[in-house]
Amino acid sequence: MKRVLHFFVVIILFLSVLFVNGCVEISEQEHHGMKPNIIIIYADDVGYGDLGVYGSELIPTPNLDRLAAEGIKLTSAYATASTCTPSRYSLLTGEYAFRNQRAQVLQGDAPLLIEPGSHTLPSILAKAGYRTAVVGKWHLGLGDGDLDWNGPIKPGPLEVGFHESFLLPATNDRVPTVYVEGHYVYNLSEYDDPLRVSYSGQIGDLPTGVSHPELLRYGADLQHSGTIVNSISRIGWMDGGQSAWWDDEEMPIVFTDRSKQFIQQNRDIPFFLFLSMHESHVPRLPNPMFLGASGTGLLGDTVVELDWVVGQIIQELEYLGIRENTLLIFTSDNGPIFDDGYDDGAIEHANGHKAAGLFRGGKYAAFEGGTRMPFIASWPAGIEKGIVSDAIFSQVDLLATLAPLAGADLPEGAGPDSRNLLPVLLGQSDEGRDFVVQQGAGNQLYGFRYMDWKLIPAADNRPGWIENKHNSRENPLTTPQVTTSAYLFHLKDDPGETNNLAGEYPEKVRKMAEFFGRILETPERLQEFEALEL
Ligand code: NG6
Ligand code: CA
Repeated sequence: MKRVLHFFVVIILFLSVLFVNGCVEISEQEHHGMKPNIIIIYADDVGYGDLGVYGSELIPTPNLDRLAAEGIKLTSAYATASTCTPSRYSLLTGEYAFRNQRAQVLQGDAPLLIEPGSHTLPSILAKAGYRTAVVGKWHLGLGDGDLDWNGPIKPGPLEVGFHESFLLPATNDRVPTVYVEGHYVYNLSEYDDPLRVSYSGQIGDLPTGVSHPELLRYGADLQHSGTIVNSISRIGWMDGGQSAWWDDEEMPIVFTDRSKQFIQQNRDIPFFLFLSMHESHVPRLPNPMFLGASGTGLLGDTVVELDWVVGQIIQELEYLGIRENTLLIFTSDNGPIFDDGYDDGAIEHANGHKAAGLFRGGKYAAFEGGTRMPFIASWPAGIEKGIVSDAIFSQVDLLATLAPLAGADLPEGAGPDSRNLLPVLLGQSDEGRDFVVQQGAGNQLYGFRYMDWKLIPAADNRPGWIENKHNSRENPLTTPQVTTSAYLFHLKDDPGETNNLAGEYPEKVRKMAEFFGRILETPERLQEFEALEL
């Protein structure tokens, strides 16, 4: 009896030491303001090969190169999809986009895709005491259908966890070409010139690419031949709201200034900034400062512009004395594309630049070039300098990885596909994921990487096959498929995915397809996986 009592006393003492220690750690963190600020700079269509630090010899990116030298560079980091909306959806919700049928490239008048009030990366950080903001490209829908752009625009980012927002609502090639600040179009004087938007047919009498091709800086495909703004025809039609139209060339400066303002205002409390730039998405209209800066045409020039923005943010953090405790992450939403609808000379002036580096395919593809992304993280107080890691990491993991860093608990059901890979992000471990899903355009085309093996599963009705189509104008969603059969590659021996081994290893194809099928069915975190013997 005495012994049992003794045993209990020891256990209770042990538990209370644990408890007290845990509390001390948390309150110390809070007391000293130790929680790092978090900034994610998200690029649009920037490929693995676009940055100096990832091997581009042509495009100068000194600020991003420096960021990598001062932190960690991942070489196997993935966007969840090779198009924009799905990748952004996954990053913010920690859920693969194919679980939401509406999570496809959205038009500019689509309703909000993320459930208001649901658990998101910003809502979790906000609950942990962070001030949160999104500046830049949104492309996740606004409102709940039938939006009146002249009134309050909601729900939107403010209903899914952001305290502040200043948005490019969809893409820079889609109407409306206006900024949205909080719940309102920025600078709109609706009384004399209401803003109207349509994706079903022309409205109003503004010139379009079809009616007035002579007004264009450069030509465009039919899809991009709607309303003309700044001598560029866009997707969709728009009327009115002229006081609010953005100036494409000023956009990087507008977003940079907004971001600096937010950082200044919140310098004394932990903050999370999602700075979502539109470079190098079409139409490419770099600020004159950057015209010709890359020697690789307009695509490269916009990458130089983006690098400048990164430099501006770093400088601001240094100036405010908060660089040391700020985690700055840079990555991109999908692979590169030279011709995405405009005759902007990107192909002619590319000068041999390989925007996807050594990888095959680009935007829209299930090949590596579609989703293998540059990924750099720097946090002087928390990550050692000059680390390079080939651990497999997906942007869907950011939610469960950043929550613990912010001292936040992961609420029940939050981020169902998101894994906590904080030790990988901090360069303390090479134990990344074993596998990752790479969604191509639409939801019938996938890549599935398991360690060094890569499967593109057979599918009957997948959309047009994107061979190295980042040089062509074919629309992947309507181009007839070239093949429906499976592809299998060994990425270590064949990173360029040129040698299809599916015929040689039918058993590997079968095992991987079965494994992949389970992920399609049920969120990753709700399953126990046994290691695949391949
Ligand atoms: C496509 C557009 C393309 C681009 C893309 C979205 C056509 C033919 N193509 O539908 O130009 O806007 O949508 O890009 O309309 S993303 O990076 O935002 O996903
Ligand atoms: Ca994109």
